[in-house]
Parts: sequence; C-alpha cells; structure tokens
Amino acid sequence: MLAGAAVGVVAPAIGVGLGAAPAAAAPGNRRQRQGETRRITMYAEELPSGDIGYGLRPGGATVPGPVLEMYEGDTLEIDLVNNTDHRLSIHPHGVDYSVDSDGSPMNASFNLPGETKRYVWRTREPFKRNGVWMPGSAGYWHYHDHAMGTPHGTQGLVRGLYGALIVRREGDLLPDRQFTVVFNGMHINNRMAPHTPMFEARHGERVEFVAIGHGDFFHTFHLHAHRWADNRTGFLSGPDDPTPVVDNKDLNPGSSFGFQVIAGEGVGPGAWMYHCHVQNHSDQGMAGIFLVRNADGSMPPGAQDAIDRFHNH
Ligand SMILES: [Cu+2]
Repeated sequence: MLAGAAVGVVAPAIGVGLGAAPAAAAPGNRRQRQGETRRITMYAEELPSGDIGYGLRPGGATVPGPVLEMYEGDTLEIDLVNNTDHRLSIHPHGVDYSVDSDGSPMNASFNLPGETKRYVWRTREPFKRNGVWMPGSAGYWHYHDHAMGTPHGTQGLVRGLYGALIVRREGDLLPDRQFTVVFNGMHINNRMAPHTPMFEARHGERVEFVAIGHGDFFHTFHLHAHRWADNRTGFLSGPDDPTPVVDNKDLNPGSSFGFQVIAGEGVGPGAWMYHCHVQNHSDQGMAGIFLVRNADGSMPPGAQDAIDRFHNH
C-alpha cells in the first residue's frame, strides 16, 4: 500500500532536532541551538504493489520515503535495516559523508539482504575561508538507493527507494504542510494519472513542496495558480529582490528543488493542477491535483466536479 499517497498526505515528516513533525512557526522564529546528532532507524521493505519503500518503523514503508529534516550543523545517523531480498543502500544529496556512508557499490557501501548498516550524514553552516564565503548545507535535497540491481545500483530508484531531505538554516520558515513530488520515469511517486497523489491543504496554509527528478527523461514541474522565487527557499527577501519568480521549473534526473506557497493566495480555493509540462508526458499521466479546500476544510464549489473529471478523463 502506498500509504497516504492517494489522499495527498505523503510520508510522515521527521523533524530532526525538533522532535516532532514540523509545525507552523512565527516569521523570523530564531532557534538558539548547537549542532545536534540524531540517530534514526529506517527500514527498506517490499510493498504489496511491488514497489520498495523506506519507512521509519517496520511495516511503515512508503513511496516516497519519509521527509528527513536537519538543520545546518546537525549530524544524522541512520541505521538502515534491509528487510528485502535485494542489495540496497541509502545515498544522500547535498550533505557531507565519508566513503563508507556513500551508499554505492563502488565503495562497498550497502546493505546485503537482511543486513543493518549505519550511514552518517553531516551538515555545516556557511563559513568563510581565505576571505571567501563557502556554502552551507541548507537546501531542498533528496536521498535514494544506489546499490540495487545493477553494478551502478539503479534499480532501487525504479522500485521507489527515494525521498526528500531538507536541510534548513536557522530562522527558515516552517510550513503547515509538506508534499514530496517525485517525477520518476513517466510516473509521479511511482503512479500515473488518475492515481497520482492528490495533495490537500486549506486556503491560507503555508505549503511546502519538494520536487525531485529521477529516471531517464527530462521533465518540467508546473503548479497552477501559484508561483515562487527561484532560489534556495522560494521566498523573496523584499520587493526589490531581483530573483526570478517562476511557476515552472526543470526537474531532471538527480535534481531537486523546493519552495513554499500560501495555498490559494490571490486565487482562492479550488482543485488546481500540477503536472509535467512536457506535453506528451502530461498526456501520458504525469499530472495530479493540488486541492485547496476552504479555510474551514469544506470543499469549494466545483472542486469535486473537477476531481471527477480528472478521474474520468
Ligand atoms: Cu515529464
């Protein structure tokens, strides 16, 4: 079962360093903190659908896997339990790790069937060296298997072993809801329309999307009626910030980005589309619904009709 995907509540988020799922935060909320080391256990498991997912408890695997969150300066230790009959691993983008946490067959970094192995991911804040600022780890990143099926380890991605990794900077705004959208081959979260996830929010909620690309094709992610700044956070720093504002962005294999929007801001509630903007990809099923409910949670006029048309077309 692709738990929750059909109703848009993707995998549960783990707020590393928060101790709970992300909650709404006041703008400019500052955390006084040192880098923390957190240890979690993840489980790779076969699902009845034939997919393979990561989860945070036995029997809890999902596609995509859980959203993993860190703050710059944190270290995350992942004990990965391989409950499948396949060699697999977990390989992150955007963070620091030693070769034994690389997750690749080349570095003999993987779990054999039934094996448990620890992977360690480190992050850092921006720092100055020789008068030049070096980047921190903050960003909308992702993780995935890098060891299944072939010498390069490409088959876990096909089966669904992927998820979002968010590294935040102190002071970043936290969302009310999070959604992970993975364009994988010709599928979205390993599904095709009309079975793609329907993401749901209420009018006015702060919604965070993490978009990830995998597979062999190039894609473009488009969200109807909402737009974001094409930078690390998706926010503008002020009215004169020259960062381009977009509502469509390339989403190619291995790439990721994220942003936050206020659901229905300026356009109101409704059943809004998201889809790949490569035209024959959307024709073939790379489309889904971002349902913005009324603020009280009720359905806006016409939304159910739109959902029905989506399911019947
Ligand atoms: Cu596409």
